[in-house]
Amino acid sequence: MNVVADNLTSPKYFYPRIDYRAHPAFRDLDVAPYARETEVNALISAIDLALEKMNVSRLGGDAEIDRVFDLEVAARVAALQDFLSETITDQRTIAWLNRSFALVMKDLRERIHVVNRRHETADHRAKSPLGSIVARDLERDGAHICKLDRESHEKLLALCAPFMKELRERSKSQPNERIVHNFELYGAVGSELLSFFRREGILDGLSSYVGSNVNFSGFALEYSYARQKWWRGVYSDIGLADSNATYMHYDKGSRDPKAIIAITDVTEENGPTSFVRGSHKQNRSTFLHFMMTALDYGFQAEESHPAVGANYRPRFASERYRRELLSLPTALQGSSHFGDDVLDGTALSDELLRNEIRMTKDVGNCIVFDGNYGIHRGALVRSGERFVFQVIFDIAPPLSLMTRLKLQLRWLALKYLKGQR
Ligand SMILES: O=C(O)CCC(=O)C(=O)O
Ligand SMILES: [Fe+2]
Repeated sequence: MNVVADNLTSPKYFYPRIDYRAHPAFRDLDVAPYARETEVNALISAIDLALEKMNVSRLGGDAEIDRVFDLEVAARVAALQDFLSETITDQRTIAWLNRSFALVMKDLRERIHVVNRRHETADHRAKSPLGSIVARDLERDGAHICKLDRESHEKLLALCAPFMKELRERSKSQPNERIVHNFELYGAVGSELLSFFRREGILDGLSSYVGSNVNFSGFALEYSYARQKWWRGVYSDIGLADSNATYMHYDKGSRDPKAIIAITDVTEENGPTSFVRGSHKQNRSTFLHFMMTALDYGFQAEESHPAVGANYRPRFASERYRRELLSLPTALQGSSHFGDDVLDGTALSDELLRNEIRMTKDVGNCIVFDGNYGIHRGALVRSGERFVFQVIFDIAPPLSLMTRLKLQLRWLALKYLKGQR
């Protein structure tokens, strides 16, 4: 290995780094390592450097951002893609990489647009005391936990009763699926949630955290129960038990903070949502962070070799695809949903588990978090069942003063009409 070049480029990696060549499901597979690691690491460092440069520069408008992105970032990503196409011979792997590069290019471009919006507003402070607490927790921990008040909780339970019944029923015929009901944003359930977010300073806190206007943009009710198999047994073929970090992951995207609200009691037994405190601030390669998700979504199982079992990660559950992973440059060996691959008793496992905040009912029942950059998990029910709302927020450009005034007036008028004043 060229030590000088390595030191010069000092690449950043995906966080967390997992040594797949040492993992029991991979270590005996005898796949020849990719030979041009140093060059690949240098190409990745160049992409990260270009991204960092774009992060701090203030660019005027979307067209300008796109132009600089094409010139500085897209060209370097394309250089890496070309280099891999020239140095990897397996055509299936190349096709997979090409799909993944198309995805990562889109995500990186979107991220740069989001980051640049932060520069459009000078003052990112929250506007209310509660909002400041939400923002402080998000900045410090990556997550904020609070409690749904009793009155809203009871209202929501009453409104959801028919859907809960329907989801329990549906689970019987779809044992391998996640069981979800999508709601209209503007119905009675959505209004109740929106009022709760407003009262708790959640939209205000999120806006301050992301540095842009944040909207409540969608939600669903999810039913989880003990017999579900989607998260179990990814390495059962080699007799390896599920890891203590099972299902720890990042969500896809760069601009969708999330909330999970439990409407039934959650204990250690029925799948508390959890968040690894501070993981959103871990130093990492931005390119690889997005590339891991792209590799997950760009992956396609062969028709002649479909997924084995019910586990949701066919790419890891099958020996055939484990070989494909090992044939990649080390920097690309990973997944946004990596928790199952963290071996128990390792320093990494201890670190993740030590920092994990688990939202059982004594801690709270609403968690707002940065799932794109922070590690989290939930819904792993060992006994009993759990109903939660999965809520997504959306980052919008800052509103003009005029639009803010109009919205405020409309909100007041609506309140007045409903006789809630
Ligand atoms: O259901 C939970 O508690 C978390 C689920 C989650 O993180 C996800 O679906 O992405
Ligand atoms: Fe998630």
